[in-house]
Amino acid sequence: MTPVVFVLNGPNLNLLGLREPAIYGAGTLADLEELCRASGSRLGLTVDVRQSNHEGDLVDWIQEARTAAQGIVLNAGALTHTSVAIHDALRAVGVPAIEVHLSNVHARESFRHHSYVSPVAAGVIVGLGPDGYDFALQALARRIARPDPSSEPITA
Ligand code: CA2
Repeated sequence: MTPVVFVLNGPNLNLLGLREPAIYGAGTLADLEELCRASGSRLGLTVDVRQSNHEGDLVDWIQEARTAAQGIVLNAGALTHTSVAIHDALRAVGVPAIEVHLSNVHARESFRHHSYVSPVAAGVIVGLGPDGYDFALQALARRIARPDPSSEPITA
């Protein structure tokens, strides 16, 4: 069966293309979703792309991934910098997650420099725009095809 990867986008990413093109580019969320689906079909992945402005939706979807997906690409938006709930959900499910940000958060305000997602992510990609999602899907496709035998789900 084709492996399933959830691509989860958090608050305000539905505004892509409508404002702040200098930071986030001119592409819309629909463009980004299409890029992810095209990348998934090239890589032999079923990509399920979702966006929500609500923290609880993201927590529910991360929990859903425990039984429904083999990987997660997560751009939690501003919740990256605030959400212990998303950190705990990622720890609990043990599904490899790649954290993605369109902008280089480290070149921006200091409040964007800390991430609650990074310590529980399999990898982090920042500042590469929509390409970052493609690279994250490539990384997950490789990892799913050749899982690291020493990697255990995090339970502590
Ligand atoms: O760079 C990223 O991908 C971010 O996750 C985007 C978040 C931001 O809070 C993070 O620090 C970095 C913001 C989501 C997009 O917000 C928009 C606001 C206005 C217009 C377009 C997008």
